Amino acid sequence: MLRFDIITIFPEFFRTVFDFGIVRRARAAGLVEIAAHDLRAWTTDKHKVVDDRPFGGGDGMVLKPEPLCAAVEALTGAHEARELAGTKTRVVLLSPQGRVFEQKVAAELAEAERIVLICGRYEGVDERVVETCVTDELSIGDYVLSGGEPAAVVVVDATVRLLPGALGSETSAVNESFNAGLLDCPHYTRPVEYSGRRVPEVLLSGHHAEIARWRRREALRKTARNRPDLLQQATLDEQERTWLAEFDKEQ
Ligand code: 9D3
Repeated sequence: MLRFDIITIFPEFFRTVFDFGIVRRARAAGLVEIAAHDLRAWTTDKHKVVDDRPFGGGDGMVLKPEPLCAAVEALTGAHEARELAGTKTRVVLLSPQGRVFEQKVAAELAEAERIVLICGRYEGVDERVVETCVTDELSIGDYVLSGGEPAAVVVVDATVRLLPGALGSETSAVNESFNAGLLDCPHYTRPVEYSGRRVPEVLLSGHHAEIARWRRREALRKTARNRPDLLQQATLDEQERTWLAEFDKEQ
């Protein structure tokens, strides 16, 4: 059982987002538990203040360290990240300054028993939080969000689907990484003709080897067009390199 605790100033943001699809099923099956906590619960002043102005000046506000670290301590039993070394507890700060969250990181997180997700807001989080109570600082990519909450949803979703038993028998995490390093091929369903466009004949032919070959070629075409960066890492055979050269000529 993996447990996520999300620390946020907007706990309502998470009220229904985990009630659908694979995440809902994984929760129902007891594979994962997900709770969102209001950061203001760990303030000690009358006005429940969680932020303050940045030292050195500048726009915006910064999340204060005391409520955040008190929340982490309450949820993990540890005050300092170094106490968590060698345990299956991770304390993740979602921030634009983090290392990029990708499938490999999701696989690492899926090995944990407890994950605390801290959602940043405003201009950022006091750096002493990062230094003392955070084990991992993660970003979900190079674009500007209004806060860490959407990123927390992404991290939970990508991690939960890797838990053993989370995917039905029709899909598997092994299946998903089979095409390792390339984008998926195009998919078609009925009708055979839509808007004057027919489904590629090979897919109707029943020739499984031909179909597999077509899918590999079209996955390669998609990747070359939309994610040429992925081709640097991919190991391609002679046929696949020939196809790539042909795509260039066809453009
Ligand atoms: C002007 C400098 N900005 C930092 C790049 C300010 C700023 C932008 C956005 C400060 C905080 C935020 C809120 N974003 C997140 O908390 C966040 C985020 C993101 O914006 N992009 C990708 N991943 C993430 S994870 C958390």
